Amino acid sequence: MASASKRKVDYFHDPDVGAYTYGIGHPMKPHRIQVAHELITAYDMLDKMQVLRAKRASAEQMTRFHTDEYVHFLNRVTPETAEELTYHGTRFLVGEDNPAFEGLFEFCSISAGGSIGAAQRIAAGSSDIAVNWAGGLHHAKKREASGFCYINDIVLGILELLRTYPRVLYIDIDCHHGDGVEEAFYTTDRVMTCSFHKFGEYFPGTGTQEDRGRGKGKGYAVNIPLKDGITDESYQSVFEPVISKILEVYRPSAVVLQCGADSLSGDKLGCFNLTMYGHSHCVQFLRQQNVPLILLGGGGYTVKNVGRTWAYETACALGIENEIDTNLPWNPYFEWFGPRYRLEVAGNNMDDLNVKDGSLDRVRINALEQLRELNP
Ligand code: ZL4
Ligand code: CA
Ligand code: ZN
Repeated sequence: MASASKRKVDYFHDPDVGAYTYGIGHPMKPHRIQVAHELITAYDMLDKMQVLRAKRASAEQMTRFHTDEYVHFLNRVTPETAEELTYHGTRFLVGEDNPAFEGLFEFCSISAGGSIGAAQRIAAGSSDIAVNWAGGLHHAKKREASGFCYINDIVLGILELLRTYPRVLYIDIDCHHGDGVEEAFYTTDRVMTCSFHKFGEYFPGTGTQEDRGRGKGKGYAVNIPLKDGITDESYQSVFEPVISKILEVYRPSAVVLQCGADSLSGDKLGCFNLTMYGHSHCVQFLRQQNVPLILLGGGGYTVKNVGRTWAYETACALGIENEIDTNLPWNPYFEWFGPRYRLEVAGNNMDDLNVKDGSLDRVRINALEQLRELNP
């Protein structure tokens, strides 16, 4: 299939998802998914793909990864009962990153339902690329919430893919380490995980290059620790060779790409310097490989830039990014996008600490060395 040729794209969207709120002041805003959706709509992309509202994930589906006890807790906790049911914030939900907000379980059902649905459509051969911007919540653990994530939709989606496919590749371009997904598949060679993330005095603190998997999974966890200020050019100089090598040696039957948008320049919590084009290049690169692909959301805390980037990446999935007018079309949030009203996330002049001390070259060499050892 030529890279310009069309792909069947499934787009999962639940019109209710944007209404959930983590609470005043909390950086995670589900509303950004609605903003992305309005741009996708305004750019007339909806009639170019199959638009699906996923069946919400049931508690039972969630227990394919999470413990019964934890899912049962999420299914009954309310803002009023949280203090008691978390044993005063010592179990299930710890600290202010993961509040027990109104509608929490439904929100998790939408996020997980979309990723499971995406996996089912891909595995059935009904679509080539499936998109769920409400997914990508990579920190959630088997029996605990972490880093704004409660139910690990990614793990649930990958488990669904493993019913059909022998090998799945998971790639994570969120600024944070994809620890929950790595941990879930740390001892198996049926899933390779590869996370690019800021490392060093940064949440969640895991993801060194020495963490490579265990037992049968040894060598099948790949970590790319990065420093502040990485540019498009630097990012690509490690993403392309590492992912190309993985595709060559691992030959995954499907790829799940977590498109966390906190790796963009100007993100409220992130510290990288990627433009919309640098971020989207990862999507374009994987689309070119002609392997069944799932695109998920994740972090992203400067809402307008998240909306812009996920809309553009939806265009990339469709292969119509070159036809996109970078002057934004009218949409319900148009006024927010001033003063330029453009589909762009520009870089800034911060230092790229990855090139200053040659650490990026070392990280790339180490990763390629790890991958070379896989296939003797
Ligand atoms: C906030 O203002 O580094 C939560 C979280 C809530 C509102 C009111 C409470 C104020 C920033 C963050 C006190 C909040 C204290 N409110 C939060 C070690 C920490 C303990 C908790 O993109 N405090 C924990 C998690 C990270 C920590 C990042 C990224 C998710 C993803 C995928 C998760 N946690 C220090 C912080 C605020 C808040 C303001 C916050 N939390 C920033 N970084 C964290 O990878 C979706
Ligand atoms: Ca990451
Ligand atoms: Zn993040």
